[in-house]
Amino acid sequence: MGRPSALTSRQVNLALEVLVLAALLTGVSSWAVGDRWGGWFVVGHGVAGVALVLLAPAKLRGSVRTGFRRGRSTRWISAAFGVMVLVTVALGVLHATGLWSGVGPWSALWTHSLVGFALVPLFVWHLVTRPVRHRATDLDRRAVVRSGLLLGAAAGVYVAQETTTSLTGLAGGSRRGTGSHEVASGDPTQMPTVSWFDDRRPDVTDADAWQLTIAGRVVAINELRARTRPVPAVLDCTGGWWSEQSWDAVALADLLVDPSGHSVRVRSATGYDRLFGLDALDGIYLAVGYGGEPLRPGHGAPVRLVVPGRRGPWWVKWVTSVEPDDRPSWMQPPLPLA
Ligand SMILES: Nc1nc2c(c(=O)[nH]1)N[C@H]1C(S)=C(S)[C@@H](COP(=O)(O)O)O[C@H]1N2
Ligand SMILES: [Mo]
Repeated sequence: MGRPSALTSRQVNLALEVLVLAALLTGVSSWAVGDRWGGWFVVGHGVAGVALVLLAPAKLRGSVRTGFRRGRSTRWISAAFGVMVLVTVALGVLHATGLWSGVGPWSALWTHSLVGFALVPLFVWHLVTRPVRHRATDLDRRAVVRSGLLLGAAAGVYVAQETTTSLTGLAGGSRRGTGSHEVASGDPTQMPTVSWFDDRRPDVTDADAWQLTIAGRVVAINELRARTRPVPAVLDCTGGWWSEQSWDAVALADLLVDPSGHSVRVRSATGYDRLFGLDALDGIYLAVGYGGEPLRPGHGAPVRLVVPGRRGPWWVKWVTSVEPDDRPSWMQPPLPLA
């Protein structure tokens, strides 16, 4: 096996920069892309994380020491950056193996994401103040071979970690390809409720008085209730858990016949909204219950979206309107920000 440390310190720095960037991009993408491709981003994310750890000793030996000897006053920021990268990877491993799932709202994955996002400004600062001057020789054949060996070694460690996790029966063994752990399938009473930090559950005292409009028509919750059928689907939160329920739901395609425009906007009472392409309507549902009982308030009562194959943020809760929209569905942030 090739020694990653055989890379020059400039090559190590370059590799670290590429790996941090790759880890950030694969991490965020794994949320945005949903079930179909999510697994590949999760694998890439894991391999990037392991490769960062494999390069850490070389980094410590090399530029950190010289940087510290030079005694730059900002060296503590650099050190903090390095520590945060390692903490982020460690939290990722704890989540992936299920060795630690977190305390209360601070799930291992959520904490991992928070530290990960927090290090972005430090990463940019590092790129700006410690630019790695690229040279043609940085990408010579030996460097390419050694980078390949490094990635191969990282992939090996990743596979070994995943295999050990399932063989030893750790909680991480029940993860889906998206990296999420199973929670309370078939038991909605135990299913977590998750909302963005700036979204508050609306007070719903009377479901029959709920104002829902679909393409300009007021639709009563009772009318929906009469048309539902059971739809088994997995809610997979970006916070790192999934839960399968049998949703009592109606397909949007049955409620919106020949919608105009380029997309459909589904809006919550809280203002939270998502756009969906017209071709997706067949596989998107409005649910009023699960397992034959009405939704609980935290789960979006009286009516929420069920979007099999897409991650939690698409599953708009407390829906008040479903309206054709002129914007194409890609004209929105990949994750809701409001
Ligand atoms: N209106 C609204 N809908 C929302 C959210 C939100 O913050 N506001 N969070 C989404 C996210 S990120 C997830 S994972 C699911 C969680 O659904 P649950 O609370 O029923 O588990 O709701 C989605 N729908
Ligand atoms: Mo979520």
